[in-house]
Amino acid sequence: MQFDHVILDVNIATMDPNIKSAYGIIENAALAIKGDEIVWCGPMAELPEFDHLTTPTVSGKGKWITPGLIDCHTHLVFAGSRAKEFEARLNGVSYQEIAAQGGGIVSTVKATRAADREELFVSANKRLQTFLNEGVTSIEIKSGYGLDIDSEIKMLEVADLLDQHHPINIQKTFLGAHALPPEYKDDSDAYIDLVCDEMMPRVAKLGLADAVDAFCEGVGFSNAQTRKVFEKARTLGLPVKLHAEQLSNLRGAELVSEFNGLSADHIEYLDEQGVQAMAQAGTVAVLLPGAFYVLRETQLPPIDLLLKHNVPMAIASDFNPGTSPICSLKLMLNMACTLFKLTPEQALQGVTCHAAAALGFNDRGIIRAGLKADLALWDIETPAELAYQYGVNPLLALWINGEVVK
Ligand code: DI6
Ligand code: FE
Repeated sequence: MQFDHVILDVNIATMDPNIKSAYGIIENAALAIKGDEIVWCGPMAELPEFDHLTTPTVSGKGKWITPGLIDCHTHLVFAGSRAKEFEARLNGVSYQEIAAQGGGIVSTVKATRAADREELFVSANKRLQTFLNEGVTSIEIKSGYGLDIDSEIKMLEVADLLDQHHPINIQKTFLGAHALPPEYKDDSDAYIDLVCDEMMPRVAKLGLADAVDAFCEGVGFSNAQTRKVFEKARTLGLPVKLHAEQLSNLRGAELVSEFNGLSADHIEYLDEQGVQAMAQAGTVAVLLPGAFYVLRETQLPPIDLLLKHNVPMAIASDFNPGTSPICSLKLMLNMACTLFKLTPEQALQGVTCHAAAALGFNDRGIIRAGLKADLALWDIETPAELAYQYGVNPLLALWINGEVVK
């Protein structure tokens, strides 16, 4: 057979649900790539004949391969820092006082509006490289710190440029309904009209969004306002997802499920009725342990109910300057286990196969012939090590679209 690359002598955590062992493990395995696809994967002993002289071959030396990691929820493009706000809060200034002084999300909006494309590109590119260095091959990036037409488009254009210039695959999400911009202070309905009547059609026409998100919360937008956003997204043919039930229960999970949404994210305050709606719609639960940790949240997402109703659970970084300034998906694996009591296998599913589902992909997140060759080779003895240890980077090599990028 003709291959472009062959990887020999590895253990593969395929994460393939059709393989009944834990992690879908194939030990003493090999894997062959052609173009950007995995074309063969299985036990070494069954590897088809190929031309050893002309085919580049690497030995995994008995180490482990997993699918490239997928971060399905980030706010990676922004300007400014909120370190002073972090410090002020720890010195006893309340969140409300900080907001009254122009801090919080609004301070990031101000800095992002003032930044040019190049500045946003350079800072986001560095963050992307940090994710890549820990095995991330696909990532979602939201707008939502522009909150006016030009600035929202600027953020999405930067995400698009990053997609063209950085090896990581990027999915872009329009999050115009993230927070109320200062100029609409007492008229959130008028702002939602702007989002629906002007921003979203422009963004859709420019092809700058793969999906639409909103923040359905007391400090964000109401259930009825979110419905308006989703109705508009539907007419534009864009899939939806939602920041739901993070600080209270506004029945966001049912709403996003009603629109056959990709995912409901955060969901600390989700109840069984919401879980059932998600199960019926096939909406993925996205858990964000970084925000839970930074906010010192005590309400745990209903993991047992999600398991009971077979709702797939993805794990993401929610990387943002306010509530999750943690540029590491790998640390989220550890936090999903220690804070949310997921098993290391469930956590790894959360950043591979289930994260792929949360982005609407069926071509990645699993190692199987016919799927994309996005692969991470790790210097570990067992897959649980990925969630167990933090601070030592075990990534040995990374492939994106069949190309070695590290
Ligand atoms: N939920 C969050 O945790 C972030 N956005 C959201 O909708 C917070 C973003 C920020 O504080 O900048
Ligand atoms: Fe978020």
